[in-house]
Amino acid sequence: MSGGVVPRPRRMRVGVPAVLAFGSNLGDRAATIRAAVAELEREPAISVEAVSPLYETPALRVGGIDHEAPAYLNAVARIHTLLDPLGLLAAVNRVEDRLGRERAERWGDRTIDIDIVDYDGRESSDPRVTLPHPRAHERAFVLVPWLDVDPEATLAGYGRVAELAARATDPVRRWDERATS
Ligand code: PH2
Ligand code: MG
Ligand code: MG
Repeated sequence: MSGGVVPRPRRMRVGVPAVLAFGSNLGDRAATIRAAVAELEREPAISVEAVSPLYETPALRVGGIDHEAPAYLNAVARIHTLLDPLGLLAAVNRVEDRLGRERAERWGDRTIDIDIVDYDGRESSDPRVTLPHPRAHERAFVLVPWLDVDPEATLAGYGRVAELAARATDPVRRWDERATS
């Protein structure tokens, strides 16, 4: 997954397009994100179309970037789904639970976080699933991998992802699993 965008085997592209973001800063981060993608591919109502490379990013905490906290790996996937937003949320929450996600501190360390970034360009203030993701527009760790899987992407209410990514200031760098450091 670190070598470039991984196109997935073509399945019937049914339903609506959506964008998911993955983050992990505990345990075997890359293995956990790969397992999350594999679990989503097994969901009958979800087809995973492209997965970005992995990026290593310092933890963003409520108080700002924390270089002392374990760093994250982040990635983004482009999917199609037959589920509505709440159904998709339930599906990603099930995958998080199966991969050992605990819900303690807000923006605390986690084995896996899967967020719905975009659902068919929809805007919704439903507190159960706010669309688009309320902080995606300012997070390079979401915007940069999103561009890898969709260079022409737009974020509902904000415009071109390429322009948002150019303005975002949090540091992201491609993660190379073959590197030893
Ligand atoms: N997710 C958070 C909080 N902070 N920091 C990085 N670098 N990557 C994340 O995915 C992330 C975060 C809450 O979901
Ligand atoms: Mg999140
Ligand atoms: Mg989340």
